[in-house]
Amino acid sequence: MSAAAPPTATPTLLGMDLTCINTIRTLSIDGVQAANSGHPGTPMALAPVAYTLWQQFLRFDPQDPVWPNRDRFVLSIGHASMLLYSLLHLTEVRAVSKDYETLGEVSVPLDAIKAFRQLDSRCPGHPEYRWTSGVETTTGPLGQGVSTSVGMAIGRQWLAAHYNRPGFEDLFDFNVYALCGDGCMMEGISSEAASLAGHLRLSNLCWIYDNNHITIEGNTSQTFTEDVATRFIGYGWNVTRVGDANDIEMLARAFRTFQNCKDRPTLIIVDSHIGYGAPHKQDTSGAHGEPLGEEEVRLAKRNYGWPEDRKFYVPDGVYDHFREGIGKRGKQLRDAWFARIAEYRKQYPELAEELYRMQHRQLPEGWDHDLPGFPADAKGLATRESSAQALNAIAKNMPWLIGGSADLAPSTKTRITQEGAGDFSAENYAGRNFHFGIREHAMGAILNGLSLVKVRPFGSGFFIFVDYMRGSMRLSALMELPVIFVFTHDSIGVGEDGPTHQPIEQLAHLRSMPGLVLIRPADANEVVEAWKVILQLHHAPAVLVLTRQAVPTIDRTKYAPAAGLARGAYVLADAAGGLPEVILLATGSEVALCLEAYEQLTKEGVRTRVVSMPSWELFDDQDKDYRESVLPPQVRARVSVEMASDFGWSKYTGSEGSNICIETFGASAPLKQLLKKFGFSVDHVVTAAKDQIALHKPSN
Ligand SMILES: Cc1ncc(C[n+]2csc(CCOP(=O)(O)OP(=O)(O)O)c2C)c(N)n1
Ligand SMILES: [Mg+2]
Repeated sequence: MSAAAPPTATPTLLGMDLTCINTIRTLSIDGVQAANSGHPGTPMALAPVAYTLWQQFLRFDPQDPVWPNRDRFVLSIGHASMLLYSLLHLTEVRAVSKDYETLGEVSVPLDAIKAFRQLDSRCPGHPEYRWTSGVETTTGPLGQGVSTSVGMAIGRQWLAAHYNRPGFEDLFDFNVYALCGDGCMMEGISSEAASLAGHLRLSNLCWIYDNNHITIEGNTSQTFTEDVATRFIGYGWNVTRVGDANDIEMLARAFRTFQNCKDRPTLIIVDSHIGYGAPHKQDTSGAHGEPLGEEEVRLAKRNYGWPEDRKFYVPDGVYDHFREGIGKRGKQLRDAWFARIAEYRKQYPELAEELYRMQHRQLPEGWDHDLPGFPADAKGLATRESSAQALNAIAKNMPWLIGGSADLAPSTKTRITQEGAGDFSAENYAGRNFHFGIREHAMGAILNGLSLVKVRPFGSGFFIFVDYMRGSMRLSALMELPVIFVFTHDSIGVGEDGPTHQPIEQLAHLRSMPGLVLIRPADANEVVEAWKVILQLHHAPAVLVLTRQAVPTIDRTKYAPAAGLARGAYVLADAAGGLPEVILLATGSEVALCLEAYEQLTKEGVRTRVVSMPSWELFDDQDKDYRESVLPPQVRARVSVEMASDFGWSKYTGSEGSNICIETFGASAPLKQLLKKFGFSVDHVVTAAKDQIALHKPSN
């Protein structure tokens, strides 16, 4: 459209529909203008799309936004957050406490919109799960939302397969809608996720693609000319188009097409005009990431037939209109569902109890009854092997512990092997073993989606490929989701595979991520303790870092019990009576090496302590007394041993401590040669310990 040309009026938009749509538009415009920051153009364009979906189709009760069988709406274009905030406000969505109790107050009062992007506002720059009730997932990093929506859709299929019963076929039948843009379509993660969604024939999944041809740098003709429709048809999706985002009849038809499609996910491609109604900014990237400016706001409002100088204006009848539409429909559906679940509880008390616990992120009774214990064994076993035993022992007692791998389950040993566990597929949505294919990044987002529907998901892969999924994992941490990430092949222990497969900086990466708990257990019994800790983390993701190679099972009659793992670090072996001269700190497979060095040093009369330190995060959470009992400040002679970057270790070893580590990308060779090359030998640790003692000896 040329500058200053008025937008074409769309005949189907009349009366309250148009008023509500323009209220969404103008609230979004005013929010961004007041903040002097944000993205007005896309809410202006997509208001009719979101309005049609919410008002006519979405099975969502604003008074109970956590009702388990609600349809999910994901705003994958997180930069258009004002669109969602306007909807949450106008539909009067209630706030929910951290314990999933619905509170009386509204989630997004008008004052929160007025304080868009200001400190502590319920309307932060991008939508944040667990901060603003009604936000189903945190979005902003493009591609994540749509990929997470695939996890939600998978989760619903799994829930339906497990809990729907004769007479209760509709217990779980919710749909998942995700609104995305050019950016989401360009990001690789969405291709991974869409490919899997098509393969799994997730007919409860609907993506709405805002085909506005605009991104930040300008027209998509610069960068994005692929045929999206053909691509999605290739993925096995049902693809339909709406030629005008203002045509609510065609939009409604497209949503019905989705609902009638029973064998594939649906993509609705909607042609829209970014900044719709703003005479100088419509169809330009100028409508994307900055406020319209006072004058343009006035002109846009004039185009909408809106009072030009009124801000945050909600005309009479708008709230009522939403109450009569989504409000009434949602409440009826929600109340009917809860009435049904009461019946269900009578007929299937055990299943109902499972659902209750799952939905409240609680564990089942006896979840840890079958966990194994391991006797001392010098040869030992790989921690991935002991982890397989622990995982299966828990899975037996926790039916909603489900997950899989990005094509590496035979290596990561994460298969649930019990009779009947089955494989999740388009033919069997009840399977507990998932196959994500070689799609790590999407796996991360899908795990988030699964966790958001409250099953307990785990995903696994080689530790090196954590780099491929950090974007999703960061959102797990930000959303405080108890996703379990199992990574094996955790070090140069992979030997011959060489530098491409040898994690070096990955531990440091993840340890620097707020909110995530990383555990690298030393032996089989620490693995069991790690699983115990992880299962009890209800609001934090966990990363379990495991070896490919065997590690000795430590003799717990001689050394301290593995239960110390729960505190992150503990004294495993100590000097008899009084303080040690030197402390050896290690994680994972290097703990056994430190124990050998300890034995030698002790034999030589050197007072030595070994600290097993499987989790920095858990240790840092302990009180000062405990931390200082493990690492007494007086003992400054300290050696850390870890087959990875030394980044961060000086926090525990001090600026003059010694860190036996790897400063390159590793090398391809049998492990024995690598251990020698990189100095992971008893002699080296012993020498480093003695050097430390000498360095810190008081000079007199
Ligand atoms: C992974 C990622 N990369 C970059 C950005 C920064 N960014 C925010 S919006 C945007 C352009 C998005 O274009 P599009 O999805 O077409 O949205 P529209 O401008 O049409 O609303 C970019 C690059 C981001 N949020 N996430
Ligand atoms: Mg765009």
